[in-house]
Amino acid sequence: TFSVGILYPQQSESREVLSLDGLWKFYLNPNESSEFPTTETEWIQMPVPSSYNDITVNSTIRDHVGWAWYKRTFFAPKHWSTEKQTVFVRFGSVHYTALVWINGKKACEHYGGHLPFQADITHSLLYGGQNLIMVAVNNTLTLTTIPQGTVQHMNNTNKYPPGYTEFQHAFDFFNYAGIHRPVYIYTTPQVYIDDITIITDINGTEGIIKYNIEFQSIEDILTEPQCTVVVFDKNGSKVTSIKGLTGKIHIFNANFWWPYLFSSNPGYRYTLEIHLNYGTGEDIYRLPVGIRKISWNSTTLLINSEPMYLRGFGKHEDSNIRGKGLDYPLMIRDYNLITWLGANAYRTSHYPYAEEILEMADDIGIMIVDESPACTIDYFTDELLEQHKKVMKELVARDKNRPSVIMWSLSNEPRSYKNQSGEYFRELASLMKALDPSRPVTFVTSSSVNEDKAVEYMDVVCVNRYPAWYSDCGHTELIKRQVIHELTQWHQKFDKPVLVTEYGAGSVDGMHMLPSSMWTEDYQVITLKEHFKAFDYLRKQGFLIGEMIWNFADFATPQEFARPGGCKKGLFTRERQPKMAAHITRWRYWTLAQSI
Ligand code: BDP
Repeated sequence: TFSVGILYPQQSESREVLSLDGLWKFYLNPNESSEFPTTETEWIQMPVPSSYNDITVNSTIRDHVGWAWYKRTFFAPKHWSTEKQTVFVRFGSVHYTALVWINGKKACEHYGGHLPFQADITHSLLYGGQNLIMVAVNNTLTLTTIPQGTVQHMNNTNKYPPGYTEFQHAFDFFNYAGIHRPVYIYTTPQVYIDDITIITDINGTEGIIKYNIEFQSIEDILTEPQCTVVVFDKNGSKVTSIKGLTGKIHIFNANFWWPYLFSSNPGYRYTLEIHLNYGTGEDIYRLPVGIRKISWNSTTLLINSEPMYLRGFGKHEDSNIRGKGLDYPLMIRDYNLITWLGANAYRTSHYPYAEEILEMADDIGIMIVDESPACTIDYFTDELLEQHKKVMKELVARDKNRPSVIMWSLSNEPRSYKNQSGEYFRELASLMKALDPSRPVTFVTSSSVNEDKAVEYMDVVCVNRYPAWYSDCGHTELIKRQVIHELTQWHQKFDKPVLVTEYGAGSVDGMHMLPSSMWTEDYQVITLKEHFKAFDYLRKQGFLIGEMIWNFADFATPQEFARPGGCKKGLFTRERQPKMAAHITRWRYWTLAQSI
């Protein structure tokens, strides 16, 4: 069967889901080939989901660039063979290239991390018996992958042994690899719901849900299946129902989806219970839906016609031991810290986060700037653009129905002062408008106002800037002047709303000095406070739509002399305990929330 949708696997009356998370066997391929490991291969234990890098005490595994193998066995229930259905294997994400085999038969290939992919494995399984799944993973990046990277061959034999290579990338986070998100096997009936697209709108107190349902079938079918959509409110009471594969649902006196602290009932979602019937068969899938409308103009971003001011930060999927692997305790801890801070937004810097993480954002009412993995693009080629477009399509397919996603970010800090970047981003922006006209599109610039070639094609200007850190070290007294001057210039030149997507300072937790000095917690606090002064001034000018601190928590980077055990710009330590900066941010964000 051909599948276009990438709905999250869900158990229902008609669908079974089997988790393959747990312990897999792992083997690191020392050479460049993706050939099957031989029988003598020594497999070690490896948890899934997790990055493999920090699980062992072996630096060869931590720093590995190339192929690695995963395998495990599982049983496919016997009754699956007697029912006409499709069985899929679905990976939440694998870094970066993944080749998958079921019982020795190739199931699929996928290029690029951070996004889900799946394969129909119905005809490769042994039903009522044990099956073997093998996954080859490769974390090598090149100039035509998203993101970009290079492998350098070091030829100076005075310094390096023959064949010595070094992997390099321009982005500032550790290149964790492995099976990072949950792996599921799931079944669908003969005729099944393959994809759902919803667009919501509001009209006074009325909520409108436009929906479209795509179906697939194992065999050709002669007539269209019947579709019924039943809408339930948050308490599980039926609100209305409608028939048809596509349609418009009207809910009078609807509860809208609002951000955290904006309403007493943020993150409100209805559930669409979709019944697809064909003959005696039925497929049922439930999609939570938040009704909200995004609009924007040259100064303001609005949700349900109310101007929004984003209080947040950039984050990372990063923590001790599991690296970028999805971790439920960490995820909930992070959301508890986010609400403790009084934040209402964050950017998924610098790649799409796990679906489970966005599901929580939908539920709590956190506004998400949903960023692609195209971090720090340096060389703009047609081949890369094709790859970038493919990634954006996969991202929209995955996240299009999420109320929390309020903006698409095409890239973080591409070299947008280069001439070729203009045409490159013009094309990407127009692709996004075709895929989803309902959300603003941006990318995050670090170029100067006069040199940037791509911001003009965006709906919102997003800027990363580090006064008193990457320039004028030690001079926090310059921050207010510089921030006000630069952000005003951005707005005046492009006539668009401005969002500060990164600013801040590094601090080693526990280090203090008065007068303050770089790397102390005191310096980080003063840096933030000086920015707050500039933001307060700019908010009165009317074009600033939000402030985001870099970063929510300390995170791992490649080893570098400027990174004492990672990037230390976190409000929280990597263990998710507050630094001084977290407390003043909390004070500011709660004050802002109450004054808006
Ligand atoms: C910015 C990058 C971010 C880095 C940050 C830093 O967008 O990924 O971590 O600088 O240096 O330019 O801390």
